Amino acid sequence: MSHPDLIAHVLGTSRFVDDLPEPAGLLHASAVTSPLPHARLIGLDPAPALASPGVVAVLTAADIPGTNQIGGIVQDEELLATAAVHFVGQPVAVVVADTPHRARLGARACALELEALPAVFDPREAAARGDLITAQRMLECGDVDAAWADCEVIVEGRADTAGQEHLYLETQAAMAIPEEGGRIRIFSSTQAPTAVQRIAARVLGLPMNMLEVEVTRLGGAFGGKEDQATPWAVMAALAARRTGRPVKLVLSRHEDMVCTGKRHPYSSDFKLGLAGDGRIIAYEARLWQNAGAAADLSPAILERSMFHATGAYRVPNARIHAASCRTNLPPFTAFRGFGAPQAMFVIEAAIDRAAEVTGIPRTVIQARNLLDEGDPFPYGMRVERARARRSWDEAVALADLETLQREVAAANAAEPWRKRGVAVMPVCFGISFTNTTLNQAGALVHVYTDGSVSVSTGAVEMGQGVSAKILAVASATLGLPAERIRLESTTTRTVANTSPTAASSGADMNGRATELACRAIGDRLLSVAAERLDAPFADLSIADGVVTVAGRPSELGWDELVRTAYSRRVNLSAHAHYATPGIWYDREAERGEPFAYHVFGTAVLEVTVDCLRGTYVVDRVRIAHDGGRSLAPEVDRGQLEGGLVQGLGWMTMEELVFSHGRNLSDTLSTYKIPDLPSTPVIDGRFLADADNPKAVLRSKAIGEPPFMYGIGVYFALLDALRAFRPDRPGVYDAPLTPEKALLFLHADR
Ligand code: LUZ
Ligand code: MOS
Repeated sequence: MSHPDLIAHVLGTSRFVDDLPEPAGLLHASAVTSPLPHARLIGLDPAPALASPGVVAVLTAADIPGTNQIGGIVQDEELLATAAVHFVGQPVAVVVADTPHRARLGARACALELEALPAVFDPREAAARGDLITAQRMLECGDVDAAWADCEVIVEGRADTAGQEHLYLETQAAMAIPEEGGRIRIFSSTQAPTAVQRIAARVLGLPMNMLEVEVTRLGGAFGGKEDQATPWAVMAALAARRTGRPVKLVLSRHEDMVCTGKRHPYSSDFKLGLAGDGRIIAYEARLWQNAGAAADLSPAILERSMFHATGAYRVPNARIHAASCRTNLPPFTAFRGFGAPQAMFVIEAAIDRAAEVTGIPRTVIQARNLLDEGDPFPYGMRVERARARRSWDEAVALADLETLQREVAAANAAEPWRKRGVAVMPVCFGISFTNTTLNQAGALVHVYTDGSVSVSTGAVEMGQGVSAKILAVASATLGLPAERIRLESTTTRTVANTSPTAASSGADMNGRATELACRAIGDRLLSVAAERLDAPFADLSIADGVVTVAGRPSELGWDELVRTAYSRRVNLSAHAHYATPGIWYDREAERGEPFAYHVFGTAVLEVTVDCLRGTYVVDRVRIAHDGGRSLAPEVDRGQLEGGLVQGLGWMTMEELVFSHGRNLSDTLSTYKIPDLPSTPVIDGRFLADADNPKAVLRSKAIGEPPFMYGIGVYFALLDALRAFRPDRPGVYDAPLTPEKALLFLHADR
């Protein structure tokens, strides 16, 4: 099944929020934002804005009828700042005007009176001052203190990763339309329609049933619209409520890059102890998460960092300290991988350092410690259906690693200024929201009397292809070609109380709910068929739109069956709810089984560095990935390749630079993302016979895990750099830009 949006995207007929037909009387909103990273807010004079052409209203916190609070996990974030501002780009007021341009001019005319306060940007410094978002956490297994004595080698070091801009193609966008009786309908570019509904209700002081939030599709999200689509949608709703007119708010690229959160930068310390043969005995890490100015999703992201701190490895004694540190930067937020990539980079750095110190090759240490069946994770859960070693072996065989390493060594010996490097990156990623409550989804299925079918779920299509997968599930379950089925837009009116489409679990959970709803209708239809055909219910099924008896097609087709069922007053609609079974987590004990299952895979990555210039190319990546039994193989391949490329962008070229809290990399000329020339040759293979009893139709989640293959590029680059400078110890400070590579090669001489 290919992506259902394919043709519409190519033709340009697919609609995003900013493409919706504009209702009569539409106004446009623009936020007045803080120019300082931390300041006391003394006053705001709306007069110049109100005098600006086309401006209809200037709204501040005083205009909020409900509660000026948009925080989810921690209630620490105002929609519109009152006493103080805490980051550059923080919204203080909303200017509403007749055109987007005039709204922006009005916002610029607003006079903010600010008194600068001292600001903190470094997470370690914030932690030293005790400025934490939530209490520090510690996940521990085995006896770390005692285990050091058993280690033959102990290495220590520091590893840092910078943030990452989501750069979804569609910027944050919303349109709010006042309806009869004070109801407000919001179109939002959100991954979390229910969150927008809940927070809009809180801010407007309305019950949730007075708000409907609808999403047709997003032009990418990557986590950036899990929490951070909300404020813009709520501002549009507030403006609609206050003016009584429809209001649209669409961020420009520049506004989006300045005002919205990104991937969290982390700074970490590691200590790794090994036996003489490279077996890992003990690991201790301290993760300092730069949370920015508000909690947003940071505590949940920190939790996933802890769970993934030991990567794809068996670590019998581990202690992971984790702190979420408040700084004066935009609140950092969800981004594909959700804290796991940052933590995995740290253990990969520790293994790299251990390889350097012991002389045991990196790949040997990695392979020796891969997770096997039954191994415990530090949070207590045990590995089931382990595919770490299998994916490792398949990727290594695909790349013929030994021969490759020999060739690379020979080439490096022959070429003084061009060095090649190789690395292997195994990934193990837990599937489920770590917050157990969020692991639920719903679906609503209608069969109409002409036999056509409509499916609604809580899943948001953001280009990731969840709609293809849900259609595949509905088609397989009903036994009806996908052309007869329409997937509806996602709205809080059809499926309520939804979790964000996130955590790679959109298809897993909403697909399962779809399966349950389709099965309920299918069973009712088969009861009708049993009567019509005078055949036992158990012998009947539907395939390709025809009822089969003991596997053989009957003369009863889908359309006639539906008509018959309707005339016999059989319910042709079903709603179903799915809650992932068997998962739990106890935060007091830091123990549990937070994940339904894990995704495994391994990448072998090759690079070439120009050691005169520090520039490099990622030549080739081979991947053996555990994709389960795919619901949509083309979609999964897209996710595999796209995830890898996004991950290598984070590791190499995407350089987020702040100067005194101001984002200097706030345009596409100063922030570089991977393009086609920077994309390697990718040979991605899915493990054969790798089905998964824990997800819908034995599939596996795909969205996030491939991102982390990109981490391998960092270590392949280090491998190449060391071929030129075998005397220099590795540095672990991503992204490893060409500038940093050049400094590594030449700065000290
Ligand atoms: N969002 C969330 C996520 O709220 N909880 C999670 O565990 C998660 N994991 C990955 C991506 N988004
Ligand atoms: Mo998330 S990082 O929105 O899956």
